[in-house]
Amino acid sequence: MSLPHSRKALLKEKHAEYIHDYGQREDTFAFYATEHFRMSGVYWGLTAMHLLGKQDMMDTGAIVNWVLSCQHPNGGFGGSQRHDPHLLYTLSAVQILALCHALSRINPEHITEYVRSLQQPDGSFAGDEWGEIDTRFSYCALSCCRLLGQPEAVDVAAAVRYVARCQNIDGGFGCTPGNESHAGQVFTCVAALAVADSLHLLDRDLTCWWLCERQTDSGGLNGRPEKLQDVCYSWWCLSALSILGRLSWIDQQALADFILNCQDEARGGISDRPEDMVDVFHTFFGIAGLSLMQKGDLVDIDPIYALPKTVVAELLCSSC
Ligand code: GRG
Ligand code: ZN
Repeated sequence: MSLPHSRKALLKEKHAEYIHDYGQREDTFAFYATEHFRMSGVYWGLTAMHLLGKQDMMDTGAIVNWVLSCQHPNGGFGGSQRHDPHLLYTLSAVQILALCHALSRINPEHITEYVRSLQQPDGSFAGDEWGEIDTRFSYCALSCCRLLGQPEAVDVAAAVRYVARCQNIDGGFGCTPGNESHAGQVFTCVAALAVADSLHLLDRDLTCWWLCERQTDSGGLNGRPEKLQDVCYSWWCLSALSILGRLSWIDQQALADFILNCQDEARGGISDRPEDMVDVFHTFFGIAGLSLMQKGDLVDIDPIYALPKTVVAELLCSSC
């Protein structure tokens, strides 16, 4: 009889070094190639460091000053200095400032005015002035306003009606009404409905059935039927299952083993699949997935706001 393969440990020190060093290196191709979405990259790295309990390794003062330097006169934030404002990076900026306890450095109304300017008559949100519509932006808008203590700055009822129209007959959600179900979109729609206290509008069992069907024989989750498993779906699927109270519908140990097998044991960091190259995005979402499953002795992450639970509790209590 063969022995079960030895279970890998989460290499917390190595991942913290990897994230810290990544932020220090300004002489790499990756640094320039990721310039347009750096705001989100900083959010992924900093949140991962908080979950690891290693936030003290980060230069918070420099991060806050850089975030503030990316704000535009209309209130929105760009992905980097000299980049146009967008809802994606505005939410990341607010999340970083929340993590750094620096929300007092900005004017919340200025930001929510920008968010409100992007809402459309049907309740949906454009990502920026160029008009792409996607339920990702509905989530960004609702989460941003709530974290800033201004939940009613947008038309929440219309936003909720639009998101509810994006649920498909298979239980999943798409980026616009009638679009294919995708796990990333399921997160944004379930979390948006949760922010707006409107989860009664979805078919909970059907959505969770679609989500738990995402687990493959490898233990890892995919983003839609017939696609490859990928560590980041440990967040996109699992957060939605967690919000809906159905984490037990997947094999959590098999998923944890899949994530742990994606670690670079020499240099730190986590990749999308075993043996691939690591990056900060998958390192964050792998750690976040483990945190949701209470594995790896990590700080707890909030499945709706994708921030440490302690940070969310402080913010939502002080604004309620
Ligand atoms: C605060 C966590 C957080 C998010 C902010 C940006 C955003 C809101 C949500 C993104 C949701 C989303 C659509 C995630 C999916 C990302 C992804 C892995 C896309 C890959 O799609 P394909 O088609 O991959 O290339 P598959 O796996 O389907 O082959
Ligand atoms: Zn991925």
